[in-house]
Amino acid sequence: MKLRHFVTLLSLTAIAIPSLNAAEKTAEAAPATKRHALRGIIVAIDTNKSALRIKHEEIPGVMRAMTMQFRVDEAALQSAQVGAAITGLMSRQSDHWLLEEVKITAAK
Ligand SMILES: [Cu+2]
Repeated sequence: MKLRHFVTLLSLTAIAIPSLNAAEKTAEAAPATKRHALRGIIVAIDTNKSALRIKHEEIPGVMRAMTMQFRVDEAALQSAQVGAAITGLMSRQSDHWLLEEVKITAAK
């Protein structure tokens, strides 16, 4: 009886270890895009590029305070006003920076 339990335990371990490794490899192959909370002021609106130029605060460990351009969705573009304070979630895309969940925290 004891030996049988031991054999069962061994076979469960043998199944569990390879599946853990597979999960780790999948995570490495397709890392989720990291999004960072951002706070800033809209300094320009570029409708043609669906982008906002934003003077943002430092994002500790990620980026110093600076003014830079972010691609945004249509709703954010339409509600944007130069001078408005905003928050959003920024992420690096293949060839641009994206700002999602843009919220105006203080209108111009
Ligand atoms: Cu920046």
